[in-house]
Amino acid sequence: MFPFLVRTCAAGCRRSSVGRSQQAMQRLMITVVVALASQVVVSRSLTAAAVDKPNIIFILADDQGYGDVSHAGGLAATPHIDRLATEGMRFTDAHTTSSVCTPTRYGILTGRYNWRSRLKKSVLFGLDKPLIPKRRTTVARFLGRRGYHTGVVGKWHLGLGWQKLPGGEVRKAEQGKTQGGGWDIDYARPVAGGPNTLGFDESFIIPASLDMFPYVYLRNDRTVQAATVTKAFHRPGPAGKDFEAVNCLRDFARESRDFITRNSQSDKPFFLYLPLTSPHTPIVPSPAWQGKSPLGPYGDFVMETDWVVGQVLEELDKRGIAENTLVLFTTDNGCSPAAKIPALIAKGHRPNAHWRGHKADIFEGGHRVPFVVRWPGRVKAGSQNDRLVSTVDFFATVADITGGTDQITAGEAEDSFSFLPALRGDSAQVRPYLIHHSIQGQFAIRRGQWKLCLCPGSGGWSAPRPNVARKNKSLPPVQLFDLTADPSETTNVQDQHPQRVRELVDLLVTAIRQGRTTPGTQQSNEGWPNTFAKRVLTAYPQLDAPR
Ligand SMILES: [Ca+2]
Repeated sequence: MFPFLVRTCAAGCRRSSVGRSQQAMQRLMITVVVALASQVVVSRSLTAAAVDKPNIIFILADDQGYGDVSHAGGLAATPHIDRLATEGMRFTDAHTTSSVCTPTRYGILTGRYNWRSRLKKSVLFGLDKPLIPKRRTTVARFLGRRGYHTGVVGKWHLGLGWQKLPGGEVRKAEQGKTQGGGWDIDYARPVAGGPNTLGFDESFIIPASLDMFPYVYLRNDRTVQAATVTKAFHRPGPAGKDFEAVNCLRDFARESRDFITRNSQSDKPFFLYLPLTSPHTPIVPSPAWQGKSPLGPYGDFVMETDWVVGQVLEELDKRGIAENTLVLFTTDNGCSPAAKIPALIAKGHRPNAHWRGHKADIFEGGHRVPFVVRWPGRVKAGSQNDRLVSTVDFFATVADITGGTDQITAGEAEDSFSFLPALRGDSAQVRPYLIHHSIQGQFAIRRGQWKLCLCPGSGGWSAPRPNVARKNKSLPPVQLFDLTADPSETTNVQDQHPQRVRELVDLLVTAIRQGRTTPGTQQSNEGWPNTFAKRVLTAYPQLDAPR
């Protein structure tokens, strides 16, 4: 008679603390029962169901660091992201699952750690095969099941499944040089594994990073304008004649506003995933933004990124739906050295705040990111939360919000924990521990104040780089940091805590073996992550692939 009550209870038992939601549902049950008993139409339960399905907008900046928002001390003004923090909750211990683009996006959309996929390190390029198999449930498909209309606007970077020209044909540029790959693609045919096959009702995207060819837009898995000329926004390759990197943010802002406008009057709630292309390279602020920050082009680009957030918020206000829309802003990894970090620091701006390292690293600068959630009336305005959360938790959280995490089946969202209780102000832990991953496929595991890096160096691009660290026998194979006493990861204390190190290693092994870190039946990975350095495997052979 009341299926939603069962869902919510089971949800609470499985992945989130029940607390207030259960109390609220008990109150609701009493209300409904009273209403039925008095022959009153049960409109209250319908109303309650409606407010549990807010519109959801997930905005993901690209390579914007923890310190690249002005509410964290950044010197490039970000008034719109700051507004989200002022009107919502700011998380200070939020992490991406990887310190680079593709794997983090995989984790957001699937609720599963990226290293369980076939991609064990690095990122995809614009011509690569789809990383997410069609059978896997994305958060978009899940929300579709919950009655949502879903869309993506922005940078995809998860592979598309391009179709080749028949007969092995390879075309030449219509004018100028023919450079890069992708001249053998039939741009007239839809891609086979894009967002529309993975549960998005509509899409307007570029294939990968803004410096990876082919440089084209796709709408609903079809190329908008075929790549017929060579352009270079770093890597020369095929591009649409009219495609210009500098216009991307403008175009994504327009498409987002249009999506919101079209869906604002619908009976269905909507989900908009908005992964932006900036402030990643090419650092190309449009003319209106050039010179606006005190930091040069990078700061200007951060400001223009914030402008897109403002465009979204303005449209929500204009359509009168801000009150029933959850807006989450975060970024896909830390600030990149391409931003010229030392020059920014010399100007008094620390793009990754006081965290060590940057994009690509296993250190905090690689994956600790800005993370703000606004949900008027539900999330306390101006609040701050220091619980450990991750972008991979988005899936279970929206499942929890829209009716219960028990709607997640065994082979879905294997590593996603709901942070809905945290949004409600509950101080309990969201997740027992968290696993980090670097561009080179190096791991770290974090529990409480302790963080164990399963590599002797950065695992990425800062010193000591993996190839140097591997050979430097004075560096222990693993690094243990106490993030409370030493947030900037300056002192490796692994030799003082051998038992703790062993426990964390064993916890990681279990997490890999189980194919999931949430409660439930064991799942399989798409191969063992064979990315541990030989020195690490010698010290901890349990990390080696089972034979
Ligand atoms: Ca990125």
